[in-house]
Amino acid sequence: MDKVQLEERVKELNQLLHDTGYAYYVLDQPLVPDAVYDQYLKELIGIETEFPDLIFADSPTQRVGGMILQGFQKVTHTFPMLSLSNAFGREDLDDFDRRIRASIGDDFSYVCELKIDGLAISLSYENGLFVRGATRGDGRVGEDITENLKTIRSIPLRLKKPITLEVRGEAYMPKKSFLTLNEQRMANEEEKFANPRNAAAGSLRQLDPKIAASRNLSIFVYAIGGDGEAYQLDSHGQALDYLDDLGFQTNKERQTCHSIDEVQAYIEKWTTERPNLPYEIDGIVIKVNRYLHQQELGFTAKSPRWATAYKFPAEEVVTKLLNIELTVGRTGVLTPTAILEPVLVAGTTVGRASLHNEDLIREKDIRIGDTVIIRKAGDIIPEVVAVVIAERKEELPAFEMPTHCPVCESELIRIEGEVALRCVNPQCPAQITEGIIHFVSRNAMNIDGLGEKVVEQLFREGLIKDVSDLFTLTKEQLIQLERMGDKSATNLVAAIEASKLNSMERVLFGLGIRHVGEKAAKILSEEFGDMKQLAEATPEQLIAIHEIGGKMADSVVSYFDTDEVRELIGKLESLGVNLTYTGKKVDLSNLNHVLTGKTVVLTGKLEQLTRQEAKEKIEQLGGTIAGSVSKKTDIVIAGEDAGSKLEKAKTLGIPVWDEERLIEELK
Ligand code: 0OX
Repeated sequence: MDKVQLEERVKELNQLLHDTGYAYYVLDQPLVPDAVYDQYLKELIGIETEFPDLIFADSPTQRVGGMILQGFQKVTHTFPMLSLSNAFGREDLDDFDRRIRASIGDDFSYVCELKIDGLAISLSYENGLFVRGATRGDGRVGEDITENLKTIRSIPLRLKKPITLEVRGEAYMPKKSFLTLNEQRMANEEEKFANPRNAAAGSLRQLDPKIAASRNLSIFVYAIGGDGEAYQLDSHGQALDYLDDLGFQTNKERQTCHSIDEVQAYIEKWTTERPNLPYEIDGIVIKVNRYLHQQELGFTAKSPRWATAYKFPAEEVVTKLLNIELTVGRTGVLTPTAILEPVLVAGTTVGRASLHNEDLIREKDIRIGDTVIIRKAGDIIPEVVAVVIAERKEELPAFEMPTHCPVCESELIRIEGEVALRCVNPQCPAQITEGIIHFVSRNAMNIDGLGEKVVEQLFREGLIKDVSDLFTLTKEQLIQLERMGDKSATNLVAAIEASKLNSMERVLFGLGIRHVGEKAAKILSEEFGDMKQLAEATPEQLIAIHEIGGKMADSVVSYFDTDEVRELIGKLESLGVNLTYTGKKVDLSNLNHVLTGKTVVLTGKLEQLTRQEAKEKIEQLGGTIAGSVSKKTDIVIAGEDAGSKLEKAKTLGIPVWDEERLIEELK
């Protein structure tokens, strides 16, 4: 192909990818199998790699997240991004309706929409091309997050008409993605996001667009910025249809209502249906439909008079605490869970809630038989807020932790200095199954299709006794399990087989050695290169490694010092599981940065970088992140509200940087 033909092909591939992507992400009606999409993309990447001048701004390859940014530019919105007034019940709705009728009479209609619980975004297009995206900020000035927004597949990079316009919408994280993300964060010992809104906001505030790209965000657009009449539209309803035609994703649950009773019915319908939606909503937005009417009504200082947001009531309910169940985790720690008289919260029936730990039970004086207040934190995960003491009609005994493991009945131990009670029987079935669940989890061996239920069944049926048995499973054995079809069994066997090629750090992390988290597993794997070498390591060798402390060294040595573990490692090896490190080590010899070789402590809240980002960047430069400040610390990076670590750094005379300085040094 000559250059002209290549350019033609690139344009054709762009179009094919736009069309198939739009069908998949916006219409939810795939046009072609994933493999075909991947084939187009591969061809396009091939040409673009060879001829970078053929990369167009709206190429789908621009969605993967390119350069890491240093910060976000401020953007002044052409039209201010207003907020909405709130209505909390029928009375407020009636007031809203009355004021509107007093101003424009009775001949009008409303459009009701779901109020998506995400963050407000503005998207600017010039001649049909996406040129800028910004957060709401204070309504007047927001931040330019174009690169992150480009990674959202439901945001068109090119419109179906070459027009110039600004649209407003809500970026959000679907519930399912939120739950998966938090699971992943928990396994990584990272702080969980409280709700999908925070997760979406956190993802879009990342300076590395690759992080946003990995977060599966989406958007619903709900308005044209500024004057919709400029586009020959005369109502909000028409504007939404027009946005659909341009290739945007709008929310299809909208409805025109002709009275406040109809609005009320819409609210009631979605109060019930809310839990079945794949995304979070926190209310209903009610807008006067015609632009002419909107103009007559005008604005207050903060919000339009022609719209309001009905907010769902705070989801706290009262129920009875029937029991406190104790589950035994992978490390033998007992975790209490509240067993509740089933109750409807935010539309779903809740029968269990987290009690976190024994201290919390004591602090809140929670007793079996109490009446308790339940809340869904982030509207998804239920927790016990408090006890209604006035309802405690009779004296109830304070809750006591058991003395023996509820699963294997061996005596529980409280390790000095720890609050948790532990079952220390290595043969405890609960610990073994939890250990296997950890081994196959995403950040360890990452075996797709091997969920908790399957592991529990396999263990119960005697098909697996330890992690090595996973690698002997056959399709015939798997098919016998409940709800396991031919295809799932085939896929699972393939996934197990593929996991054998994982680099050593995944296996090591998966083994669940105490104090050896993902990061330590990586360091140890880099350092020893092979599980057998690590198994032979002495405490001295281990402590000599930067970042490996005495507690971890002891834990590693005593773990490998048993016949069972040696046997297990031998079995894994003979079953073909890779036990060597195949990843890449940061080569310190090529690095010459102020952070290279430095031990850095991060404390307080960072504004521009997330902790994870800061950590990764420092590590890429050969720095090490430590959890606490000591004489070994070289630099403390203090964000907002930094507390005792900052104090300690000052006392020890350790250099303290603020976030600005860190960003400056990372440039
Ligand atoms: C939402 C949402 C937010 C446009 C005029 C004033 C507010 N969160 O789903 N805002 C608006 O409307 C803007 N509509 C929505 N659906």
